[in-house]
Amino acid sequence: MKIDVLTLFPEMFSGPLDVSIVARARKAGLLDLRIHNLRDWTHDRHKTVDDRPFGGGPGMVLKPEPIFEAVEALADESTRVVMMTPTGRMFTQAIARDLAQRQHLLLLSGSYEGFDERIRVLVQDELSIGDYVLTNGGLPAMVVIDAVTRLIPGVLGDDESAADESFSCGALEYPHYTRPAEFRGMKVPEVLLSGHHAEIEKWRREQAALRTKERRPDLLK
Ligand code: JFH
Repeated sequence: MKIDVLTLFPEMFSGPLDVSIVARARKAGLLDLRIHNLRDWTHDRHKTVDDRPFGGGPGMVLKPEPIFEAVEALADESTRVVMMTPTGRMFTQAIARDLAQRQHLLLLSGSYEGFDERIRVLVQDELSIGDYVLTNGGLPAMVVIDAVTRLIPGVLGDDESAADESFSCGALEYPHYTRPAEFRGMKVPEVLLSGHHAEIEKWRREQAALRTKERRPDLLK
């Protein structure tokens, strides 16, 4: 899978995408990730990407010209062009699964008050990562890249993906414990030490259902 990102802050993208599973996927050649500076598609001395909003009001708006040039240079018919905005449809695991099937994504990670409306003709999808206002689209783009990367076939080991399967059923996960069996007076539930696999399975299912009912009743349709 190839992912291109268009941003005014390419520096933001080093760190989160250079560690852990995303770094492993990149090294294995399963993810070809390229971060581009929107200013590379300007032609004036000051590399101007923004301008004042028509009609007045606070803040600056990203000009259409550099974005059109960049998208025309980076995308073809097979590219899914996705814009990060606070007003997009909510990013979910189902959308991550869909995006992970694609050959090529181009993520537009805006800044300031956002994009000139006319760039929407370039875009297939507009995503929000949650109902809060961030300073720019960099973190949302990284969230999408992270969630999509772990779903690219071959990125997770067999153990990791198998564990995933059993919980993509919509319930929250069961509680986990490791050694020691007693820590500062807190004991691991007896059933987990019993070696009784059917009992353990049953306890985990119950705990997962209980947690989901208490914390995320919205997930139980
Ligand atoms: C982004 C930004 C303020 C204007 C009332 C609410 C917001 C944009 C590009 C995604 C999620 C984002 C996000 C994504 C891209 C950009 C900053 C600040 C406003 C008026 C718009 C610029 C924010 N899930 N949260 N935030 N910004 N308003």
